[in-house]
Amino acid sequence: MGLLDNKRALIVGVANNRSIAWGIAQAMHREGAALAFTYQNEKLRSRVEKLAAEVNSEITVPCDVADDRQIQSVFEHLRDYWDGLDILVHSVAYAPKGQLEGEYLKNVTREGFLMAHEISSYSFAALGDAARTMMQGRHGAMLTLSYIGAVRAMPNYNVMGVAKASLEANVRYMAASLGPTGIRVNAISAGPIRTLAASGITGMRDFLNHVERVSPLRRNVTITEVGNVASFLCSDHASAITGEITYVDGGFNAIGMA
Ligand code: NAD
Ligand code: IMJ
Repeated sequence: MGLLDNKRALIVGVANNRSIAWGIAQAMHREGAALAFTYQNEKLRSRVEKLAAEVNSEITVPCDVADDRQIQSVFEHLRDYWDGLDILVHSVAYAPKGQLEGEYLKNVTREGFLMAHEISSYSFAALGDAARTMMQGRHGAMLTLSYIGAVRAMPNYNVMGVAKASLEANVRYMAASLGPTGIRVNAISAGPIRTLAASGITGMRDFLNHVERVSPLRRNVTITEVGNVASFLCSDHASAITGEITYVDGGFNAIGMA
């Protein structure tokens, strides 16, 4: 008996086998869910298809979340395979590279600010709205990924932190919108993990070393550990949890001074 037997999940945000979305997909597969995936563009298509096959999924659909038509067509596609959807995982973030370094106020631009918010926060609401019809009446759950930079000013995270604050507020407003239809909406705030989105970031090694030195568990977290919590939050065991941000960070957020 798996936590997610008979559930169907759409996973948005797999780029490669280090992606947090991939850790979530593996955990959800292990817990008995049937999976479908989107990929951002043609460059990522074959990689996502191969990974999908590893978890017995042959449903892969293109979706650049900047494009409303692509968001709509994901669910038109999905309806060819499934008559309903139980779980939506949103594991997407983007800001132009130059925004993620140096002093916030010196580097933030109108364009960078709008892009970060559109791709990293608005897209969750857009996908949530497009998914809601298929998720109606079946105890559905939506999940997104945040970072502590939403609530503390972290070096270099800059406008992404502002966008994550928006994403976390989005979780609460979406939970209020969709709660009456039985759909829950939550986020996991994960500790730093070496993924594509964390590569080439100034000072990433220092962030990882710092967590290892000062977090209560004295180590970093893995995509498997994030996946396990994601599976719980999207399972019926979490039926009374909605609008919540759950930290999966080895306790880093809980301490003031090590
Ligand atoms: P990743 O690079 O593997 O995943 C990011 C995904 O976003 C990729 O699959 C990429 O294709 C997708 N994406 C970007 N722009 C898109 C667009 N326009 N349309 C569709 N997809 C788009 O990196 P990750 O670390 O797994 O990131 C996943 C989520 O986890 C992000 O929201 C990130 O902010 C969050 N997060 C990451 C960390 C970390 O340290 N890696 C920590 C906390 C939270
Ligand atoms: C990203 C930037 C600065 C500091 C950072 C990060 N720390 C962590 C991240 C400390 C953990 C990774 N993270 C939590 C993210 O949300 C990353 C988002 C991201 C990454 C890139 C890199 C490539 C690019 N644009 C990006 N947009 C968003 O061009």
